[in-house]
Amino acid sequence: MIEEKIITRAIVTEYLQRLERVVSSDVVIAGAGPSGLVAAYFLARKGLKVTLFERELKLGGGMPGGGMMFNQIVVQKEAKELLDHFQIRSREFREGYYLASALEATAAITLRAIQAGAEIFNNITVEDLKVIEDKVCGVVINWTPVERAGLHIDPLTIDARFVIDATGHPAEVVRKLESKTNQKILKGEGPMWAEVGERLIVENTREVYPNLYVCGMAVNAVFGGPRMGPIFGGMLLSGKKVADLIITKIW
Ligand code: 48F
Repeated sequence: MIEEKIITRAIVTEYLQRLERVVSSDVVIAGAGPSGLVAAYFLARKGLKVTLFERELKLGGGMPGGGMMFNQIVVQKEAKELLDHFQIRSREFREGYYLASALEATAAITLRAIQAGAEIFNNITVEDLKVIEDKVCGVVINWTPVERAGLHIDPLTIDARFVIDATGHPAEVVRKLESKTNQKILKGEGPMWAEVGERLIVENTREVYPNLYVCGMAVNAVFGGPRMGPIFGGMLLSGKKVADLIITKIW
């Protein structure tokens, strides 16, 4: 016999317990694109309490779409080691250009992040930050359907020692901070130039305001670096770098 009420109880109880556990997190990440997922994995692997909120139903951000929906990604040699680390199969297409399945890459990194202990909540949007005495100390969240329907429903707050903006091109979290604190932080991303974009994204991955870090495409949006299209090595390396920076700061 299968009882629907038991299924409902199981789902509701477990979800609420998970949400309750993350109310005070070590690190909150906004956005489950490649950079946010990689950061989540490396931070969770260190034993930190990592919570990732993703606005959409699906995870992976721009990665599953590959280039113009051709669901392949290209990764340069500097990041090949990360493909191997996540057990993503790849082949060298031309010297230094590694080709992988966008779906395999998305699935593999997502799986490893979850299995490392990162708590991922999809369908939840980070709509604001908690800032006390000029330090970020948490995020303000709401259900994405509430945001989309424009319902007047107050959000909830999650405390965090560190917050990572991994929201991609819009750099939404930094943008929100800018609007609330009246400071100019965002330069806006430049036109396509893959080589420079890939380099700058890693170089500029850092803390941009006390306890607020950026990784992935949000980095180039903040620092005025160019976009780079469907080459993903910089995203993976940036996710790893932001995790390393936070780990170094904590220990
Ligand atoms: O855009 P996205 O994939 O970010 P990324 O990790 O990677 C960029 C590449 O996909 C691609 C590229 C490669 O060369 O340029 O664009 O920097 O993923 C960002 C994720 O953040 C979610 C969004 O739905 C997406 O899945 N997101 C955006 N704003 C919010 C958010 C928000 N306010 N709260 C929660 N999630």
